[in-house]
Amino acid sequence: MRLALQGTVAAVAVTFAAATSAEALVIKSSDVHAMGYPTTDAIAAMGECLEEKTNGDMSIEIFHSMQLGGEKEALEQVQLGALEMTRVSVGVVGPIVDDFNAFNLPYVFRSIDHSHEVVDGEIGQDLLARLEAGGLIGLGFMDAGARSFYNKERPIEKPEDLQGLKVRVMQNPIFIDMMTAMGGNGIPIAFNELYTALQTGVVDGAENNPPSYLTQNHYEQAGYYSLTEHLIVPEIFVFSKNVWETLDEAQQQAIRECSKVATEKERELWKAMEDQAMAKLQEMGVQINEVDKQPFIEATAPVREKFGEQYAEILGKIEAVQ
Ligand code: GTR
Repeated sequence: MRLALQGTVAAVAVTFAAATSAEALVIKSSDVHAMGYPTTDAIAAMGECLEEKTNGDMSIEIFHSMQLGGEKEALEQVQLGALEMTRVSVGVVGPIVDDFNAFNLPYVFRSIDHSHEVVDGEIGQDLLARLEAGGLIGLGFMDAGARSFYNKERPIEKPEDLQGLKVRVMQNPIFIDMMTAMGGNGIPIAFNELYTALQTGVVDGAENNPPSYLTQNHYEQAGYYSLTEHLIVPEIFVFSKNVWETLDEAQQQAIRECSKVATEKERELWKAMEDQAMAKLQEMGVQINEVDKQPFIEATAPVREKFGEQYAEILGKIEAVQ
């Protein structure tokens, strides 16, 4: 059964009815990226897994390319139950379940491998479980590499180079603090509004991993890419708790099992995509510069200190993970 998504009470009611009836269940899932991106292709693999496991009784319909708007709205729809599932950045989950902000602090992970150990282990699993309090069922994490700055004006070599620049950040106040600490001006804007914001000069730049910078064509507007790698923020995919509770155990189990397929698939696709994106950016004439990270690590120490007490327990655990 295919439903128009209006976010109305009626749509919510129909979705619940669909979930409890004997009819096939089509899970609607949103993503800001287009098909062909690691996250969307991984959710497609999850859908195939579900179809196979349930003889076609369960499947996933992907609303990709920001068809449903930005990530904040998608999360709200999932909390309501108007949308079953979404894949977003952990960057926008902090405002829902505060502890996720430990992952949103600059230079909190030592490397991508360190972030894998953390999300795959007890800390990651514990955080996923805490999403229930926010009306969400955490299904799993995915990779998003490291985020670096891009802008229209100049290569960023040291924090002072960010001075006077308006830099778009994800919609979470913690990233404004991060920008302030580095000397820039953080402006929260939804991902689906960013290309226009760059084009019209509402912002001078933004920060993201190479695949997002490339596939969103932001390099056309902001051609300096400086490898500060200041954030390693994982992706996450979540299910609506309201809808989850209408599913039987076998359905829940199938979703859990196929979620693992999605995580594995994305990791496999991610690495290749990152390398390809860097090569393509170079080919397109983007000015890429390596950066001595130490001054950026030092400049952002006040942010880690400010939130250090609040997230002391989890930050201590993250640091202890080898
Ligand atoms: C990308 C991420 C998206 C979105 C975007 C952003 O790396 O895959 O989910 O969060 O960044 O900056 O908003």
